[in-house]
Amino acid sequence: MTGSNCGAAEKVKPAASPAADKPADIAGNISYHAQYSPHFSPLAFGPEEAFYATAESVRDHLIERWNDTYVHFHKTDPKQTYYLSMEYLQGRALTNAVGNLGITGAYAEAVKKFGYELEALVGQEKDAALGNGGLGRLASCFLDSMATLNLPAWGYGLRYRYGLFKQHITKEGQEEIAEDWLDKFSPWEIPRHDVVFPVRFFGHVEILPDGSRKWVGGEVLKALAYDVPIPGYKTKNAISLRLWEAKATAEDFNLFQFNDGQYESSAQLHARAEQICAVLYPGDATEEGKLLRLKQQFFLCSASLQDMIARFKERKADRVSGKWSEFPSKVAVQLNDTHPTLAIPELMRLLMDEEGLGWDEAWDITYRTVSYTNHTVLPEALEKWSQIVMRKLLPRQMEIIEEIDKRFREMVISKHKEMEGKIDSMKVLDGSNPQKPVVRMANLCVVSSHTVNGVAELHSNILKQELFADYVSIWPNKFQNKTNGITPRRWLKFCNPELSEIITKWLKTDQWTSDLDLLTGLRKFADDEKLHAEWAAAKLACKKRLAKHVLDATGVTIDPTSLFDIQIKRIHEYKRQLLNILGAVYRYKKLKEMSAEEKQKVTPRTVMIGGKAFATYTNAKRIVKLVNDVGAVVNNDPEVNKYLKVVFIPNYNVSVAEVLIPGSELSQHISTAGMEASGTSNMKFSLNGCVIIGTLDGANVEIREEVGEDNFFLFGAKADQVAGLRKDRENGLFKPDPRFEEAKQLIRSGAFGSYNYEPLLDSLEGNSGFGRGDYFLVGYDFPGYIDAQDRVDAAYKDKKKWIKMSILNTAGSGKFSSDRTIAQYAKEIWDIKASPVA
Ligand code: T68
Repeated sequence: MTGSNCGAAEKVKPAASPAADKPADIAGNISYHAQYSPHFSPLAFGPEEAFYATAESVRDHLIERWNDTYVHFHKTDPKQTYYLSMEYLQGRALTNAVGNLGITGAYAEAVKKFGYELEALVGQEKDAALGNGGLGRLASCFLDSMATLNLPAWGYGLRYRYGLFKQHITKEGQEEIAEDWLDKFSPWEIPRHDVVFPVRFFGHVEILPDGSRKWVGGEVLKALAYDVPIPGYKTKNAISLRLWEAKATAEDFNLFQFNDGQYESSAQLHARAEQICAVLYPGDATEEGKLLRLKQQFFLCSASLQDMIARFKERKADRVSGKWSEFPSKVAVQLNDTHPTLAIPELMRLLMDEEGLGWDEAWDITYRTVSYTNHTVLPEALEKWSQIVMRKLLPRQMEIIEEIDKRFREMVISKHKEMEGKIDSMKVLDGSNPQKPVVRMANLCVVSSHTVNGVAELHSNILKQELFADYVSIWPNKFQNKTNGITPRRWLKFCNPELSEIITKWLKTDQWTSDLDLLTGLRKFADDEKLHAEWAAAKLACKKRLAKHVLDATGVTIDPTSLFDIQIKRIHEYKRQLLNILGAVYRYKKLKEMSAEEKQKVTPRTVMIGGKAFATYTNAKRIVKLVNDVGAVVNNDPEVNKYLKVVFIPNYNVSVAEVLIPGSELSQHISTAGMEASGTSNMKFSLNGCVIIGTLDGANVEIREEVGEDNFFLFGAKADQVAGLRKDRENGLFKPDPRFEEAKQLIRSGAFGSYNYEPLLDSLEGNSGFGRGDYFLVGYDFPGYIDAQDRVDAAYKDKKKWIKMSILNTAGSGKFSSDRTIAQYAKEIWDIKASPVA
């Protein structure tokens, strides 16, 4: 065995495995960690100290499995997938780790010996929020499924010092505070001091006497690996999320300058290294910000590929001398959106310049290794990098991109003459603006990947029919759909123990946690009164937990018998939180106009909206402010606050979602059709027995098919109508519904304060223009939305009907397990097979 982490253990077994599974032994192990892995004074053993010692004790289990899995993969040499993602939204790990390892009960008992409840310790953990939203959380769900399915697969990412910001709500609206998830330390990560790779920036390309090329000069940083073990559910396999940190070395430290008092210049490279992993998504409004983001992307790609190549060689001796044709049958690289696109030219460079392969062989290997997932069709989200910046920062990669582009164009002309007229929009390099020539990253991905996929049926069809349509005629078999999924462990079993127990009881098995299709077995009990009673009691318990969170986080008391209506996701105009809040404003207005008797018939409702706005996205921040302002008025209005509350949930993150989703009854997924690639929280809500009000967008379409159209409140324009409706507006053909006008008017009247909402309301008006013309069709969809909400109110009054809808939502959610999604990727894109540790 070479180079594995278990060298010593192979020669001499450790004295005893510290990983214990009996409560008394576990308690001893926790005590051991408190004493011998000390981070705190020996006198203190409060909840925080207890959390860290417990986590370290759990980590012993993880490390054993991680080591065993590593050795197993090393010996069996299976084809392995590497998921490259700039984002992972892991959330908290303790509940998930003990849950997946099947030792929750034992740990709960063990910590009682110290006077603690496990749940209280769980609350001590900070969320690891190394992602923005759906894309990052999807990556984390995928890791859980890869481990659970025993797949040889790892994730690669960056170890950001500060992840997604903490959101404070002040009188001004949203304020962003750096979130220090590494404040103390993370008990889950293992620094790998032996896994270090150089990553170069800037410099130039030299042509060597034999004609080969070499990238030299510039600055070279080190990438140091941190492994976060990811345990599978009910399996011995544990895989790795390998996060890179940028480092400079002692040689880069100018001791002479330092001793001369020039402190800043003495450690310049150290400062630049620190910047790379300082924050998730540095603001890219400035040139510096853009450069830093590009550096981050390249840093991830270069370090990860060097690591993959090292492992490829490590697993079989003859690969050191080059058995490169085997590479694509041993390595699959999945690009999570275009953010890691630089993996393409970097793999080409490593194969050609470092390993001595020719272009054709390197291209064949790269093409057969890399595949790409698209997560958006929004034009502003399609990455384009300045050719000038790229040539400066990554001169060799830019040469390679130019060559890829040239060869692609030549291929089209020689083999697909009929597409020649389309070359301008298909090519990788866009020089149409000579001042600002750009590299189109999505085009580079499509041209260089063997497979491209969308993340829901509708989205994948839009890719094939619109965004990438021209490529389809060249590569008809390159495009696939992989409808997203969510892990049922975190998103039902662990976050909603009340409902989980009921499901297990009625299905007479807990197998649904790894075979989610079994949930269809609930359908036959959908009218059973006993199940209804249990189901309603579980929901009420979750609603009470949610209400407590709301009280703690906002000071607002909400009524657990009211209808809990939730929209939680990143704040974006296309997701239309504005439609939601305008609906609430309209509801408020109607309530104000009602007599006391009329109000008696109203279904009391608590509208909750949560999400973070990107720091520089002004309109999104105005939406946050509006929701808070509407809440402040409505919740304090004694005439209506028995029937309506509006709450903004601050600092929405994974652990907040774990409280909100189980307690929700109605959730809103109301994006303009065609704009939300998939959505994944829609799946989490439906799985937890929450009914969706939504448009025919993203995965909503498939959720509605699975749960049945009677169990989904549909409204709104269809994706294929949107372009025509926008045209109609431009031509002055749109007549707004009076209810829409009333809602806007109430905001304009100052009923919710004197803040200037004009720019926001203005964006909904006019026929066209930047930031005007209601691009997202809020006005068009408003009447349909209000009518659908009326249908919700009526349905909620009929308790039996509502609970049946709730049961049928859970029963129809089997398709949305990320186990299904990952099994499809494994079979249809990666060609990898399960490899369980014996
Ligand atoms: C989301 N995309 C899609 N992007 O919006 C959502 N980060 O429909 C889909 O369900 C999800 O991906 C998973 O497929 C994102 O979350 C980002 O967070 C993003 C975009 C640009 C740069 C960085």
